Amino acid sequence: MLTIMVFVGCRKQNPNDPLADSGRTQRTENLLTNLIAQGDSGVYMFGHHDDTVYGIGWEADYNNDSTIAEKSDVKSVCNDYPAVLSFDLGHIELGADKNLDGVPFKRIKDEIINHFNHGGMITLSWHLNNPLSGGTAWVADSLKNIEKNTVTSILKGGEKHELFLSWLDRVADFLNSLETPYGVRVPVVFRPWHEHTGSWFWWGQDFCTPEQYKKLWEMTVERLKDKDVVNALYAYSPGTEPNGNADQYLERYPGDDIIDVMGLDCYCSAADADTAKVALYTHTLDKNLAMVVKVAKEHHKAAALTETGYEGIKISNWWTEALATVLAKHPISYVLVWRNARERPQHHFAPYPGHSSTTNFIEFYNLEETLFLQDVNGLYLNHNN
Ligand code: BMA
Repeated sequence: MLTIMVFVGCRKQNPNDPLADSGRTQRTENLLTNLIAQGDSGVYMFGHHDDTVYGIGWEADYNNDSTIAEKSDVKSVCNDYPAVLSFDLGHIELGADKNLDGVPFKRIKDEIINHFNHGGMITLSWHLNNPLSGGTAWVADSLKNIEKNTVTSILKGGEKHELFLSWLDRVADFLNSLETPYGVRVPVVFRPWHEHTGSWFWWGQDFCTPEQYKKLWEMTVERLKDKDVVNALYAYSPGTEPNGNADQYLERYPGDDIIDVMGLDCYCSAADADTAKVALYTHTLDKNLAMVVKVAKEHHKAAALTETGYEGIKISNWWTEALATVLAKHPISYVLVWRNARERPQHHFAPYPGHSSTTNFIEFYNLEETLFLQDVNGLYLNHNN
């Protein structure tokens, strides 16, 4: 008798962490289902990048595990943590111990597992270096010719293809290391290749064709799957360049089989308390989010404001009057504001004790539609069972 043995992946089934038919863990699929449902319900989670590792005037002691989630600028203001924590994987590709903003990957991993254990959601961005020039993710004028060839160089047949696969393998190793003591892989929303409709990153609009950009995504997701990553949802997050136009938004969309979350990165660019610029922001956000929410619905995906913020938050009622007013019109699953840089204090997007927007942020916190850590529960449960 001929016995044919088929091995699907190499991960052993774990009764604490069953796999769904998709090959991802059931918890990961539940997270996606619940993100989609959350959008429909008119509530949204609040998120903050690097929230628990540093803030204005402080930095966690990375050598001391008892300081995990000990401090958070958001918590210091409203006595609750963000429901969503975001971290960046930049420099993991180099095999570095710390990410591009100086936070050890070991600490990022511990913060992620801790946040998951408290019921919160995690999203990861990746400001990775340029594999061809050796420069950063950001395009340097002097390197513009090299930037143009970078995506081609890492696709199949390119001179940096093998190198780039080894970079993806380091990402896979990190995602696979996000496991609780019970062997449960922590579901994350992975958001590489963001803001590609602009041309400030080497994977941006001017530096590759739509086909190449889509291939970049295909290669990324295929490799991570091949490396047994079963806990990642994938977010697509263009900037505001499509200007509310769905065709433009979808021009480089890698496909429904690859993407789970359809996002938008949209910033308020006012350098000071400029009400006209804030009005321009709300107008741009409104127009783009209306389109993103519609497209996400048509594609049966979750919608999210994957990055936003007003650097310095110079208008004290910005949270309720600008941000929440627009979000009330467009059902999304979560909104994420960028980091409070301890090394560059003016570069902050969430309030901290003493900031002029704290009172308004507490009003924002108290809105029925905003969800913080104490409000989220069951993100990983299948509510139909
Ligand atoms: C940018 C800035 C940079 C940072 C990068 C990755 O928006 O905050 O200082 O290095 O994000 O976190």
